Amino acid sequence: KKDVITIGDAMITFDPSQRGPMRYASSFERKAGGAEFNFAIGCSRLGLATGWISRLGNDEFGRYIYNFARGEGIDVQDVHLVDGYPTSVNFKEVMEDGTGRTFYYRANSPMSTLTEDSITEECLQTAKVLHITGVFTAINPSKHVDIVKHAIQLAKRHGCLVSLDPNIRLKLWSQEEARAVLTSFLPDVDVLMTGLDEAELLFGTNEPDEIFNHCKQYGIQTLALKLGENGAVGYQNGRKVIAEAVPPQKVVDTVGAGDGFDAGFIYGLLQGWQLERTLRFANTIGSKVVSVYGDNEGLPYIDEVLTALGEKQVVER
Ligand code: KDG
Repeated sequence: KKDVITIGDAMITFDPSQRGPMRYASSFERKAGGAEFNFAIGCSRLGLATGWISRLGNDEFGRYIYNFARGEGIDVQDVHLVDGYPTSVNFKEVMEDGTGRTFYYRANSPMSTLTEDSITEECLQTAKVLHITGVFTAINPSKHVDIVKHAIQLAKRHGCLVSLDPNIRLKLWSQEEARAVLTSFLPDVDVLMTGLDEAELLFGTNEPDEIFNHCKQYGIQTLALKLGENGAVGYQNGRKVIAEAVPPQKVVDTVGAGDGFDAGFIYGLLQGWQLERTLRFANTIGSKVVSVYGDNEGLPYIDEVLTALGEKQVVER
């Protein structure tokens, strides 16, 4: 039985040892990243039974990521290492303030070998939430749109909630294509978790109430707007809640914060918490992710979040 299941690429992420323009970065640390992969790690660390559907290259990098996922307790039954497609790679540029850029080497991602048949009834029939992001679709829209729609159909058949994070990567597809494809998913989405700029791209407005009005037209009942250092706004069961950010000790690397927020938000939903608590919990995770270098190293375990929320005591020695 699974609480959540997600579909997506993972990459070897090379984090520079020095900050500043990447053209001067001469040494890198080998790590791993990928939006859906980070989400899966985040969920698993919180204690959710988490499944991940993916394809990796049948190579050393693929083996590393596979073992990493297993070590995190993620169900890798639907992760396969495939021949002929090298594991995807990305290099990060990280500036002094923790912001930066990503350079992808993933045009021929092993995810391209996934087919509709790879998403079986069995994958979804016991899951409570199917989490989709725009990254998987953007890698190969002509094939992946149908795969996502097929997965969503199976999810609906089994009463599994569908959550979507647009995670729009304009290095992978155009604004027009992203808008057309992602809005075509919306009628089947139950939970939308998005940044304001992405919402603006989808709906033509960055005003929270107007965004939620658009969501309601698609039948989306639950919305989380991620505002980064300004916290988050949530809508659920006819209520709107504004949640302040949880300030991190220091912003070291902002990549992955949104994925951590998503994991926390879904966790709160599955616990049946009030929206206030769910947003505060999710914001706490985002804040922990930005204070650690790497895309997923900062994702906290449940006890660490409860400690940060003042609900559990830390014993240091
Ligand atoms: O959301 C974080 C991810 O974006 C990062 O880990 C890797 O750029 C990446 C991607 O497209 O998945």
